[in-house]
Amino acid sequence: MEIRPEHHRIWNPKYETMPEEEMRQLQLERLQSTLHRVARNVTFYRRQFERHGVNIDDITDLPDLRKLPFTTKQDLRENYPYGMFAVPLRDVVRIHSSSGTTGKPTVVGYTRNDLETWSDLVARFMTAGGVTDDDVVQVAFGYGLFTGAFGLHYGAEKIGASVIPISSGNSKKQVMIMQDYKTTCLVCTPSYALYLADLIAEMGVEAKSLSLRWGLFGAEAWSENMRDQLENRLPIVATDNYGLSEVMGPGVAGECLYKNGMHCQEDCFIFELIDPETLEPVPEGESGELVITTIHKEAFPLIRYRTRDITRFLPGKCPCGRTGRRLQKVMGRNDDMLIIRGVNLFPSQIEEVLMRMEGVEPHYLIIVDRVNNLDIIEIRVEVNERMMSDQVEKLQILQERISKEIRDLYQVSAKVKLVEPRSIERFEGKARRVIDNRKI
Ligand code: DLL
Repeated sequence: MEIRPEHHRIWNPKYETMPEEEMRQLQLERLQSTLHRVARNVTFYRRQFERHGVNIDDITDLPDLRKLPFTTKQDLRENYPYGMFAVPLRDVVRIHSSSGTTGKPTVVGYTRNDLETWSDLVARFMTAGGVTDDDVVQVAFGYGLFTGAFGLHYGAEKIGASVIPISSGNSKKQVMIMQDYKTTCLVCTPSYALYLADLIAEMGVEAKSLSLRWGLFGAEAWSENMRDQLENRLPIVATDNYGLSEVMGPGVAGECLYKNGMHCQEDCFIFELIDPETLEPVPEGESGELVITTIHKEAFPLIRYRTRDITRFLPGKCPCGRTGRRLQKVMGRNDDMLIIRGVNLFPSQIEEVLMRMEGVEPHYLIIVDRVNNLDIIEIRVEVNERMMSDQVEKLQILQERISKEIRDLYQVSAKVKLVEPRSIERFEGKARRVIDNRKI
C-alpha cells in the first residue's frame, strides 16, 4: 500500500498540533481543576492528599505533580466497584472493566462528555493511521466489558467510516466478510491479525484481492518484526495504538503513518516516566514505567496512575506536524500480568481457581506459547498422592473443571495438565510461575 501525501490527515489540529507552551498551560489548568474535583468528590483522594500532607493549592506548576501520591491497581481494587467515581452514578452512561489481580475486575465509568472525548481521541489515532469516512472498518476486538471494541467502534463512527461490529473469533466468517463487505481497515490485536493472515492463505484467498488498506492494532505488545510480517502478508499499513481501560481505553497514544512512535494525547493526559524502584522520574530519553494522570475525565479521573508499562519518549519531531510527545512501542511490563489474546490475566487469578479445587497442590506452572500466531496457554498443576492414585476418570473430571472455571471467569481457554506430586520445580526465592515462550 503506497502512502500518498493526502493520507496524512489530522483529526483535531487544535489539540494535536498545539504549540508546546500553550499545551503545558492547558495541562496545568486542567490538572488544577481535576485536583479540586477529586478532592471534593472522591474520598480516596481526599484521604490520600491528607495522608501525604499535600495541599492541592500548592500545585502551581506542572513539576509540582511529583508532590502527589501515586494511584495503583490495588487502590482501584480496594475501592471496588464505584468508590473512585467522581460523579454520581446517575451521570454515568457507560461502564467498562478490566481484569484485576484477584479476579475482581476494575470498574471504570464514563459520563456523556467522557464518551464524547473518548471517541474524539480514538478518531485522532484512527485518522493518523489512515482511516477516513470512505473506509469500511471491521472491528474484530471482543465486544463487551473490554474497552477495545466499543472504543474503536465509536471513534470510527465519529470519523464517518462504515463500521462492521463483527467482534472477535469466528475467523472464517471474518475472512468471508472481509471479502464480501470489502473491508478496508482491520481493527484487532496484532496476534489475531497474524492469525487471520494465516487463515486467509490457508483458505486459498489471494490477500491482494482483498480491499484492505489499513490495520490498526493494539491492546498487547508487538514487535517491528510482526509489523513487517503483517504488512507483507496483508495489503495494509499497520499502526500501533496504546491505551488501558483504567485511564480510558484505546486512544491514549497512537502512531501516525510515519510509524515514528505513538503520539501522546497530551490535552487529556499527563505522561510521566518513573524508575519503578526509586519512584523518581527517569532522566530524559531513558525508559521507565509510564505514569498517567487524566486531566479531562469526569466520571473516573486518575491521579498519577502507575500503568506498569515500560516505554520511553522518543526525541525529535515527527514530519506529520503533531506536536505531542511520542512514546516508543510498549514492549514489557514490570509486573506479572500476562496478556493472552488481548485478555489480561494475572497468575494469581489462575492460582485462585486452582486453590478452590480438592486434591490440588499449590504448585503450578503456566506455559504460554504462540502457535500459528495464537496465544496458547497450558497450566501444569500438581495433584496430591491420593488424587494421583484415584481413577483416571476422576482426574479427567478435575482437569475439565479447572479448564471450564478459567474459561467462564476469564474468557481464556487453557489446556490443563495434572502432574505427579513434587514434579514441579521448587524455588527458594520468588517462584517462577510463568514460562512465556512467545517470541514477538
Ligand atoms: O487493552 C485498551 C486497548 C484496547 C488499547 C484496544 C488499544 C487497543 P486493557 O485491557 O486495560 O486495555 O489492557 C491494558 O494492555 O497496560 C498494556 O500492558 C497493554 N497494551 C495496550 N495497548 C498496547 C500496545 C486495553 N499498543 C494493557 N502495545 C496496558 C503494548 C499494550 N501493550
